[in-house]
Amino acid sequence: MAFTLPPLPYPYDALEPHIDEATMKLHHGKHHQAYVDKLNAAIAGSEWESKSLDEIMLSLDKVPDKIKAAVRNNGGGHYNHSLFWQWMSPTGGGEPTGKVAEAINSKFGSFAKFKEEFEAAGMARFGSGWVWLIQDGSELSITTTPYQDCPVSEGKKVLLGNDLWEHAYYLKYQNRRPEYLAAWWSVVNWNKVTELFN
Ligand code: MN3
Repeated sequence: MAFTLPPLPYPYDALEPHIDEATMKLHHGKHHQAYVDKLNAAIAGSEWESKSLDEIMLSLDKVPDKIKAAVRNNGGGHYNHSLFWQWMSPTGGGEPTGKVAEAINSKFGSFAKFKEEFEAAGMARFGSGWVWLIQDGSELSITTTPYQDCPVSEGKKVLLGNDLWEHAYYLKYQNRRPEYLAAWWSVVNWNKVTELFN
């Protein structure tokens, strides 16, 4: 079964003005579609064709060398973006509540401190990659990865991630990554984070 592009769970202009329609069209319709297509091309005719995306992400070290880089980059791209669309919502923003709020406050001191550390980590990642909030047992932490790598491949659970590639923000924010990182909180879907947290 070939992988397919999941539909965006809201219209392309739904995250305006924070994330613009043109960026969303290219990001979902072109960039994510390309990861799906290149992943399918890489695994075509191999035993990896019958595996789930989760299985692939957890066994990248077992992928044969000749397709390893393509599977890692494009499998990761498909995995990360499939979650990324769900981590944003036109009704997002605000602050987490309940168990997620408690875990954030207990680890980072406050929601404001958490946002500050998450944005700083996002700024410190040079070039393309992702910044993550991960859950390791009962402990939360912030980490970043290069390219399309994802902490799930190291057995970590991701609760939230933001895309640091320029394609995620360049049309609206140009080189101003800090503005994008700050604006992104206005669309974060804390319901999805709560669903992933346990
Ligand atoms: Mn992207």
